[in-house]
Amino acid sequence: MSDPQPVYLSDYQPPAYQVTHTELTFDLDPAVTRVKARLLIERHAEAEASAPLVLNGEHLTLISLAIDDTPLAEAHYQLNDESLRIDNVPAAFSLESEVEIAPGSNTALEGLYQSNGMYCTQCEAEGFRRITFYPDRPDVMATFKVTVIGNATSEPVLLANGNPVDKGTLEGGRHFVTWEDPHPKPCYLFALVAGNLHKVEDHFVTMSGRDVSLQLWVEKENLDKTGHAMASLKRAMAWDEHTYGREYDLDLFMIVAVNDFNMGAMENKGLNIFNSAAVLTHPKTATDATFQNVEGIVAHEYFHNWSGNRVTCRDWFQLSLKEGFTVFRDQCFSADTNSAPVKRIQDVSFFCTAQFAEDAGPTAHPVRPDHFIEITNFYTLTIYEKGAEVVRMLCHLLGWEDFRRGADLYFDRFDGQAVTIEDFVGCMQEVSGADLQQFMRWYSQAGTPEIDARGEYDYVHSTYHLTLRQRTPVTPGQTDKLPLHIPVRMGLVGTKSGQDLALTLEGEKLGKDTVIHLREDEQTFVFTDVAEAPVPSLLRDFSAPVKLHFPYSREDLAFLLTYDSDGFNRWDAGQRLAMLALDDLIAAHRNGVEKVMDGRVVDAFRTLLTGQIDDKAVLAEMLTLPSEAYIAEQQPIVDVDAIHAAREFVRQSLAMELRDEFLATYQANCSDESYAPTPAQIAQRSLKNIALTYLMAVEDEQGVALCEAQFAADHNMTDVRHALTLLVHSDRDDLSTPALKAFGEKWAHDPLVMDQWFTIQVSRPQSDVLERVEYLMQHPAFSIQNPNKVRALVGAFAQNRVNFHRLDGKGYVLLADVVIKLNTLNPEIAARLITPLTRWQRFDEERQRLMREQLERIRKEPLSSNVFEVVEKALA
Ligand code: B3K
Ligand code: ZN
Repeated sequence: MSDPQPVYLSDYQPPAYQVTHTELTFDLDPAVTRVKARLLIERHAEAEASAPLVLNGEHLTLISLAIDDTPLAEAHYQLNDESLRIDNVPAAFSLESEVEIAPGSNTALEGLYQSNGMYCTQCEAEGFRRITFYPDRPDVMATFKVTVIGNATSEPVLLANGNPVDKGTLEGGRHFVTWEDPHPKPCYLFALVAGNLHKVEDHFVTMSGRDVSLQLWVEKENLDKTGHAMASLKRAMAWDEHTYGREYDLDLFMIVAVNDFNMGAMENKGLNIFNSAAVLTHPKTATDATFQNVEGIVAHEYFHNWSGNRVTCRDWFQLSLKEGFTVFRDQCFSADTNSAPVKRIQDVSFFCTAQFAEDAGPTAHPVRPDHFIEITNFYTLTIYEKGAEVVRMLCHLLGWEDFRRGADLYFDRFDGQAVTIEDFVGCMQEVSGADLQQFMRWYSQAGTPEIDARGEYDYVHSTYHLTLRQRTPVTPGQTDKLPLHIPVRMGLVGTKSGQDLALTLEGEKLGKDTVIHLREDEQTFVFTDVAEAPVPSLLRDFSAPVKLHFPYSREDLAFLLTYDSDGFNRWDAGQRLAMLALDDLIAAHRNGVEKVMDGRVVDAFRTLLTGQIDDKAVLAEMLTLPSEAYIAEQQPIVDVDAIHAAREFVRQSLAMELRDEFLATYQANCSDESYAPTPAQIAQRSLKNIALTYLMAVEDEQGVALCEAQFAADHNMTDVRHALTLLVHSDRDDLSTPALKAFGEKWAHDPLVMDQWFTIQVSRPQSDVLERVEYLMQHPAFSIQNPNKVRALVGAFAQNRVNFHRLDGKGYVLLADVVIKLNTLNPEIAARLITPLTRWQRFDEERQRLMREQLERIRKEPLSSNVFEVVEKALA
C-alpha cells in the first residue's frame, strides 16, 4: 500500500455539483443500520457538462443507487474504498442511494457510533462520509430532512438537527421521528442522537421576542448535573445578543451528553453533542475548574451558531476562521462573566506552555496550514489558541467599535456561505480603512516570533530609547521568515513615582498606556519628556503571541510586580522573577552545587501575602510557581530532574520561610458557605488551596492535619480533590493509600470522578507511577475505547515529566504500546497521544535515542493516515 498523500490549499477547486436538499432515513441497528439518502443535486453554472459526480464514502456497503428514481447498473458507476464516481449525470437531478453501516462496531467515534448503547454522530471534519455517499466538504450546503427509525423501548428518544415535524409508531415495536433543518448547512454539522435519554428543559426569549425551547438530554442518573450548563447556555445567548447583536435562529436548541467522545463538544446545528466531561457538573463531583470549563465550552459551541454554522469555512484549511474567532469570542465571554485578569493569566500561561511547544516542534504549522494529510490532526492549539490571539490582535488594532462593525459586515455579507480567512480580514479592513496586508502573515507563517528588546534612559535629554528586534525561528518547510506586524502594548513605569509616565513619541502625546507597532526587523522608538528613569512594562495583557526578551534585573521585576498598573504584567513580572531564581537552581542542581534560595523571591511572596491585592483569584495565580512544563519551555535542553528538583526546592523554601503567612491565608479563606461556582467563591477557594499546597510542601503535622480535615469534610469536589492530590503526592504512604482507597470506593459508580482518581495517582512524583499505570489499565473503570479514560490515565501519565521521561525508557514504551493499540481502534486519539514523543529534540541524547526508538517502532506498524502523518513529521 502506498503512503497517504497530502492535500494542498493551492489545489482548491469549487465543487462541480451542489447538493441543494438532502433527505435521509436511518433505520437504526447496531450491526446493520440502513441509511437511505435522496439528494437534490445541481451542476455548478461554471462546471463542464462532462464533469463526473464524485462522492465521498468510506466503510459503507452500497445496496442500491438510482438517478431520478431510475436504478443505476454497476457499469454506470465506479466504486472504491473512498469514493463513488458517476459519469454523464444531468445538470439537475436527484440521487437515491441506500447503504448499510455498523455503528455498534465503530470504535473510531467518527460518523454514526454507539456510546453506552446510545446512538450518536460526529461528522466534523470528514465523518459524514462514513454515513452515506456525499460530497463531504464544507462548501456544499444543503437543507436537510431526516427521519430516524428506532426501537421504541431502547431508543425512546430520536433526535436530529432543526425542528421535529412528524412522528409515529411502526410495526415490530419501532417508531420514528422526522426532523427538518431549514438552514442550509454543510454535512459536517449534521447530527443524530437516539437512545434512552432524559431531558431538562428551560427557555430563552431572544432580543426580537422569540421564545426558544432549550433542552439538555442526559442519561437518567445525570439529571442533577445539568443546572450549570443550562445557566451557562442562557448567559451565552444573552451575551451574543448584546455583544455581537446575534440571536438564535431556530425554535429549539438541544445539548446531548455522551460518554464516548473524541473532543470536548460539537456545534451541530441546533443539536450540540457534548463529551459528558464538558457538560455535567455537580458541586460534589466537579471542581471549580470544571465548572468554568463547562461554561466556556457551552458558550463556545453556542457561539459557533454564527461563527461557523451560519457563516462556515470554504475548505478545511480555513479551520481557524471559525475556531480562532470562536475561541476569541468564548474567551471574552468568560472574561466578562468571571475575573477578566485571571482568565487572561490562565489562558496565556497555558498558551506559553503548550502552543509555544507545538510551534517549536516538528508538527509546527501556520494558523492557516497550506497542506495536510489528515485534517483531524489539525485541531491544534495553533488553529484554536493562536488563531484566537490573531483575532484578538485584530480587535485591538481596530478598536472594539470597528471590530464589531467588521464582524457585522462579515456575518451579514456571508450569511449562508462558505468563506475564507481573506473574507473575514477583508471585512475588518473595509470598515476600518486599516492596511492589514502585512498582518495577514500571521496566518501563513508558523513559529513563535521572538522580540529582543533593549531600553536606555538618557538623563540629560530625558529621553527613553526602546529598541525592538523581531525574528521568527525556522519551522519545518518554512526557512525564510518575513517580519510581522506586531502590536506591542506598553507603558513606562517611573522608578521614583511608581506611576505610569505620560508617553510622547515623535512629538505625539500617547497617554500613559499605548500600543506601538513593530513592523520592521528592528525599530527604535524614542520617547521624549520622560521625567524620571523608567522600567518598561512591555507586551501588556500579552498583546501579541510572541516571546519577549528584555534584560530585566531582579530589582526591576520586583518593582513591576508591585507597581505595574497592568495586572497581567504584574503576574508576568512575578513569573519572570521566579524563573531567574529557578534558572540558578537548575544550574546548581546540574553542577552538584548546594542550592540557595533567592531572598528576593521570598520577599516578593511575603509582600504578596501580606499586601493589598483585592482580587484573590489574581493573588492565587501570582503565588503559583511556573509549572514544570512551562519551565521546560524556557530551557534550551530540558533537564527533567533538575527542573523538578529546582521547583520543589523553591516550593519548600517558600513554605518554610512563609509558613505563618500561608497558615493565616489558609485560615482567613476557609468558609462553610454552601457551594456556588461564583467568581468570589472560586477566588477564595483558589487562594485557600494554594496556601494549603505550601503548607503541605514540608508535610509538617499541622499542614497534614489541615489537609486531612479538608479531605474528610467532603465539602465540595474542588476542596476534596485538592486535598486528595496533596495527600497522594506526598511521600507518606500512610496518607496517600487510605485516601485514595476511600475516594475510589466512594465514586466507583461515577465515570467522570473515576477519571480524576486515575489522573491524581498517575501525576504523583514518586517512582511507582509507571507500575500504577500498568495496573490501572486493568481496572474495571478503565477502557481503552473511551477517550476520557485514555486521557485521564495514559495522557496524564505522559504529562508527568519525571516519570514519563524515566531513564530506562519504559515510559516511552508504555505510551508507544497504547498508541499502537489505538491506531486501529481510534486513530484520532492515537495520533494525539503521540505528541509528547514528538518533542524528542528538546531532551538529552539518551532520551532522544529512547524516544526515537519508540517512534520508529510505531512507524513499522501498518498505520492509519492520522498516526502516519504525525510520526513521519516527528522522524523527519
Ligand atoms: N468543532 C468541533 C471540533 C470537532 C472535530 C473533531 N475531529 C469542536 C469545536 O471546536 O467546537
Ligand atoms: Zn470550536
